[in-house]
Amino acid sequence: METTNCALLACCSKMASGERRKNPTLICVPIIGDSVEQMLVDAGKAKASGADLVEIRLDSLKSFSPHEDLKIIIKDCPLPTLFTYRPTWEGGLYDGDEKKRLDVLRLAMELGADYIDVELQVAREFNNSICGKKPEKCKVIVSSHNYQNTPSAEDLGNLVATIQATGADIVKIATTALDITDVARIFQITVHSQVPVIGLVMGERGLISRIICAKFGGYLTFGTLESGIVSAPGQPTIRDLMDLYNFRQIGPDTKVFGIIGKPVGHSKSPVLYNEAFKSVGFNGVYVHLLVDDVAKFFQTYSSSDFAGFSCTIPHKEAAAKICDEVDPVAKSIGAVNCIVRRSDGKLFGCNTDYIGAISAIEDGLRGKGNGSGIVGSPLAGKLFVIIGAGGAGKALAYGAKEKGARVAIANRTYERAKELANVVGAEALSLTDLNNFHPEDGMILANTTSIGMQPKVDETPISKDVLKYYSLVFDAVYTPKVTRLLREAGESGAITVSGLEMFIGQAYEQYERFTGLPAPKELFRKIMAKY
Ligand code: NAP
Ligand code: DHK
Repeated sequence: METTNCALLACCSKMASGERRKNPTLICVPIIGDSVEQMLVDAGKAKASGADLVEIRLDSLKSFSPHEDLKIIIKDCPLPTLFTYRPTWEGGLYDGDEKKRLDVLRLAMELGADYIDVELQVAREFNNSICGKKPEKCKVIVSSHNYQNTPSAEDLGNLVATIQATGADIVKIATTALDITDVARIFQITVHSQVPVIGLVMGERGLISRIICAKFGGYLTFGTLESGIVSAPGQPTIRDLMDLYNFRQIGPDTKVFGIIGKPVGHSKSPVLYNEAFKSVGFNGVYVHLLVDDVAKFFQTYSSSDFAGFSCTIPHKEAAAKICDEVDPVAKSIGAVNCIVRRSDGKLFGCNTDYIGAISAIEDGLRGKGNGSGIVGSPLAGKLFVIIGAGGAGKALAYGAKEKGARVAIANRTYERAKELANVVGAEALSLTDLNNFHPEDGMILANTTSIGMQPKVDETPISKDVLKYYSLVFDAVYTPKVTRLLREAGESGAITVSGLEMFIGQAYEQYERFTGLPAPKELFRKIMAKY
């Protein structure tokens, strides 16, 4: 298949759905197979998944007859082919004779490969050897892999120039993210380069390089057929690129949003917001952001391109400190879970957790007749026991007090329980006190710790024996939807309210702040009903 102007064609081509692609960045599925037959089966799956091309990792083959196998692959592959024969000294599996390896790449080129990947270390020798013999259609990608770190912007710039000087058609630089801010330097060389650049950052902290590269003019990104079956650390699946991140709709003016946390991979926010953005044609993409240092993140991603953020464990309190302005309620709580960048570039922080949680709990109480006839909040006068004194704990303590409840706070770090109790006017308990704390029946319990969150789903913050003293139990954890705490609370006769209710509720205001549009509440419920 002619791929010389593939990117151009892609940019103008209409997709099956009829939508016009907003970027020319190609999606390449890495094909790692024991046999040629398996590779061709997977290449068929890649085509069915909407990939633009496949990378044939010849070094993964268990047996390989170059002349015969390359002819078969090139003849039968349903997509344009990029051939890579990665040596062990550059992170691959090939540990044979170097001349033979380069002969295979030259043969693949002669037989009709669309792209050849050759390592910087041997690129000049290789390019000199094919001078005058390279078919017009074939592009040579000269690649450099750094499995330790991501160099400085200056060193990356020099590396681009060095690779370009070898005669590369396309520059490929793959580095390793020690911090999410490393990716900004790869975006910088990608957007400023005069030659096509594949700039990717390996590892979970490098994920946005594989998605937002479409915004910054990256030539290609890798998407795998199956989660975890990767040719380099951190590659998303092609399904996620296409369906979760709406990759084809990302363009230079797409605004970036995301969930800041550590860990953050469990978050369902990207599912929620990306589907909602797509439903109204909002030009935004929402990604997972594994952040170690909140201040450093915002100092690095300071442009208006990075427009809005949700914030989760353990950064809500730090987030409140780095915002230029904080909503008074969030200031009282001392935790921010939503940050938007205003038109003047300033960061505004607010807290939507408390409304999301308190509304869900009130609905739970009203739904069971516990206060359905009461004017005002069914929480008024009730003893509201909160486990946790972090961002979510503060939000609920503030919200419960505001609704007229009496509050008790139990926390692993007692001093934090005491500190929060003093601020809102509550009783402080240690976690161990909790199992002996039942001054009355009909109490309300809210877990705002991460206890019971995937993958530690067998954990619970409180003994089941005590749950009979509670009329309603809420768990902020929503992965899984029914935690051990909620299961045991239901078995003990309590009303249970899932963190998913809070999650949906806290997202309403965030969506409206991100987009300026009314929250699609029914769509939110429909999206989250699958979880
Ligand atoms: P955070 O600010 O980091 O607070 C974490 C709280 O959990 C702290 O009180 C901490 O106690 C406690 N904790 C953590 N690990 C613990 C352990 N192993 N044993 C006992 N206590 C432990 O986090 P956050 O933002 O409040 O979020 C807390 C949880 O609520 C997370 O799982 C988050 O996903 C969930 N959440 C869900 C929603 C939703 O929309 N459903 C909204 C907000 C939060 P120390 O003070 O002793 O460290
Ligand atoms: C969970 C929370 O802690 C909320 O406060 C965030 C986040 C969303 C999540 O996506 O899991 O707003």
